[in-house]
Amino acid sequence: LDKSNSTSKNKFPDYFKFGAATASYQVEGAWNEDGKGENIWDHITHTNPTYVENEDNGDVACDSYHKYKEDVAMLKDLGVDYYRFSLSWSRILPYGVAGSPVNKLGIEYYRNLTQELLDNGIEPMVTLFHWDTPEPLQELGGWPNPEMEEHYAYYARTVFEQLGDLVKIWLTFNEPKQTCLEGYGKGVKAPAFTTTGMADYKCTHTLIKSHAKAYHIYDEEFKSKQGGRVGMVIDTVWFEPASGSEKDAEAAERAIQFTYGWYGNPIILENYPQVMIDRIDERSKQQGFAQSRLPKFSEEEVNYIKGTYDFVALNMYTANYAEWKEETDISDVGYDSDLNVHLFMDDSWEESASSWLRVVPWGLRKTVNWLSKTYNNPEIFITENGVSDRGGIDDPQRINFYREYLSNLVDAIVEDGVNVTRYTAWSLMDNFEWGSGYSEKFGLYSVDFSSPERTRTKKASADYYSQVISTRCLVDSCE
Ligand code: GBH
Repeated sequence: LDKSNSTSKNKFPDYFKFGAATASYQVEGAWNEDGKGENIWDHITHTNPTYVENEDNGDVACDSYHKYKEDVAMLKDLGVDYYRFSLSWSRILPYGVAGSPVNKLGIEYYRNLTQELLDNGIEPMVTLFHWDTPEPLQELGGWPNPEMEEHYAYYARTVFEQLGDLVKIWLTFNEPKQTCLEGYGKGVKAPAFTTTGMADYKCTHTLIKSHAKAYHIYDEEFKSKQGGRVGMVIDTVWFEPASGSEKDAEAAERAIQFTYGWYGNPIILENYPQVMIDRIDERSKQQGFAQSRLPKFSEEEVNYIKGTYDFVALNMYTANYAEWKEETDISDVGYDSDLNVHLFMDDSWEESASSWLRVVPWGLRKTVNWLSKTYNNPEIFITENGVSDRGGIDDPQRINFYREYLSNLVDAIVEDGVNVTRYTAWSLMDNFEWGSGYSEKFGLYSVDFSSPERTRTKKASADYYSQVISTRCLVDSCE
């Protein structure tokens, strides 16, 4: 990449691209239309409505299934280079399983959306899986079941076949830590199991193998014809050592190894982070398990998985302080006690509408520097970054958020030489924010969820983001 013209402060290099993101369950609605099958979010919101704040669900959401042309018009108006959206597995394969029939109308919807983007000069960036597992697969055990690898491979091949002529950037999984740790470990995402320290590790093991398989399928069967690239979206908060002590530095590094490294190391380097292997092996032994609760990759699997990325992708929103802590209660079986780091936020950091998200712009610069150093200077995409509020189209807090995070990003690129080539705002529009329902708004556009039209209205932050995109600049003038 030519960086010769990227020296001006506050100016993004010419090759840099900007986008906006959404995900299928969060925006599409049409949960049972045109042959779509049930997924775990349909299931949990229908069978256990109080699982989500205000008993909200994604049955209609932003109604993007019907209003995708409006969405594309908004993207065009923003001036983004690309749109990151996800595919609903159940819309494409209603039964989910390997060998099951393809729903033509589901494919048609995604081809229409993609073609509409291309006709408007917007590149599609497509996530295969953003948390909406088909319910029939959950009833077979879901991600902790090793059989999922075969079902996911079939799904991935179907998608590459049906959409690969139009799509050149594929993201296999969005934030797998949420699927595994929150879905099977802590219960704060569907399917809401709470077997932490076991099911979350098994889930991850299968998911990483599924990713590697999809990567190889693309590489061997599609890449030469279609010329696209494949990666996985991994999220982390920035972990800042709580003090200058060596122990706190060790705690912070351990924490990021247990989050980004859990998924990043097997794919980008090799195998799980050594600190995870060592700690979980040792704790499992002391707890009387005959084998480690962290599954082992065979040597063959390690080699099959390593290198299965064409870029590194990061979702990043916030930061935590990490403080070293004495080993306590060995009897506790769980991810948190395997990690054993005291994590907390600074009261002085500006709050958002999400309890887990405070505004820490310098955390982004540090995170991309960590990725660059740890993974030998790969090409990095920021695939999500954004902030929540309680609504309204006058949103100075969001403008400030984008300005400060982007300013830190441009410093990472221009001053630190980190190879970040894309930035994606979460989200194009307000949408179904999982367990928080519609109460936390992340959009550049607001959506009126009380109107059947789901009317979209541009926020002030959308104007700001547009201006950054068109000028590639954070201040009024870049030299
Ligand atoms: C992303 O997750 C998701 O990819 C996206 O779908 C979502 O809409 C967006 O960010 C905004 O949240 O323990 O209940 O407090 C962001 C990552 C979300 C991970 C919050 C940790 C804690 C949930 N984080 N989560 S809880």
